[in-house]
Amino acid sequence: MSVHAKTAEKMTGDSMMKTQGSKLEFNLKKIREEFPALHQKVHGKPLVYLDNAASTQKPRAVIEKLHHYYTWDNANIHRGVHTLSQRATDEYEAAREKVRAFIHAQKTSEVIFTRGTTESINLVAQTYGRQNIKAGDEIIISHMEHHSNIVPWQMLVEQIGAQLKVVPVTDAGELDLEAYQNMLSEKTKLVAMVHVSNSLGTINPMKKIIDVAHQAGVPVLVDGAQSVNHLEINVQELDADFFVFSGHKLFAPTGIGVLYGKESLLENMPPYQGGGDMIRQVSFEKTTYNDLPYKFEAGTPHIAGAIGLGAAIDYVQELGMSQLASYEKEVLDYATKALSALPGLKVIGQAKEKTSVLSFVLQDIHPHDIGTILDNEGVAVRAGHHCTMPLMQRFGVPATVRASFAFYNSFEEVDALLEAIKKVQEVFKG
Ligand code: 7TS
Repeated sequence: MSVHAKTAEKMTGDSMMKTQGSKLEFNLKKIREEFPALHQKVHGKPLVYLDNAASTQKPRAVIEKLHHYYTWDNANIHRGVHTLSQRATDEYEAAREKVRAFIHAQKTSEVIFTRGTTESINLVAQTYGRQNIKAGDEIIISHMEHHSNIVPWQMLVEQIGAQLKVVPVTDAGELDLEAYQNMLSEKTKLVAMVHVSNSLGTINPMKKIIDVAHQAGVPVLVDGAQSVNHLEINVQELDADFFVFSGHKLFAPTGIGVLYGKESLLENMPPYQGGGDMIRQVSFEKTTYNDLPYKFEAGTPHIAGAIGLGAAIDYVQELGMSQLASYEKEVLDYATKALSALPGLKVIGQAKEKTSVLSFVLQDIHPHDIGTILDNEGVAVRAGHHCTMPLMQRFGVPATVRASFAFYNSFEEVDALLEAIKKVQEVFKG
């Protein structure tokens, strides 16, 4: 039996893996049982779900929470005096407190529910950006941003006559920090940077990025879409000015996300959308706005989504984020080693610090063809540009195949991926 097979047996059998320093026991078999979607066949093969960077599967705890909410507590929030409305409001606000504790924000008033990362970034661009950035100013982003951390800033700079500056990425897929430092100037008014790259898996040194920006008096927005589910987040330790993420990548429903902002910044920002709940007093002559966080939550929000996000946070916290992260690292290392050994396979993104994303290309085979054949083998990956077209151009590829892992993935699933890729190579050899 190979070393890997033995490890796989250790991880997926009934035996428990005890992680140093943790009082919790990590039992993959038990964890997988909590995710109903993982137990199905696709094209007659057991599903191997490796598209977690796009969206994660949901544990029973989240599904049941939604079921309970819609069965018993469904009502609008913050307005009814009746019992169901109060229950819904209590649950929604309890979820806000769970998010606050999870990202270690100081106050719940700094946690705003949005539709997701994309909406959170657009909100900051069109409120903070419009108010504080002027013609001739500069916004720094990086070459590894998701389109949702590029386009809202492009729209803003076009509106106001400012400029975007782009920090280059090295061949290994790391940020060129020296170039970043040199880019900061008195013209810089905001840095918006991804914490973990969705296409490369690179973990950017966010504390350092923020410290350097702050030395120049520049606030930083952190795109945490791919970090919040893999790293322990402490917005106060990071000293992030804004931190944004989506629930659906954190085992919660789609359509719910978070904008964290420092109170001092949020207080001074104008509202994003007008409507119910975001006001204190309305007359045709003058309207005054509600306190934080409600000032930024116009209209009926995704109540069930927020409650589901709270349940997802409870679930991962019980397992322990640091324990999950160390297991995910083992899976990524195993997969990287195994796939790199295949002839003609090139890994795109070889940063020293990585998490849970393995992007690759195969010589002379288009990523979409690979994705289709893998799907036939039951292996779900994403093939494409991953909404990072400039990054694909940087690496001279039209697209990559991306396997992205979550803590419920096993070593056997990596083996299944490997076998499926071998099959692709056989098909094309023929
Ligand atoms: N930022 C990063 C780093 C992302 O990975 C994504 C989504 C977003 C922002 C946007 O998140 P949304 O929830 O608002 O859409 N990334 C991906 C992906 O890699 N595959 O599908 C979606």
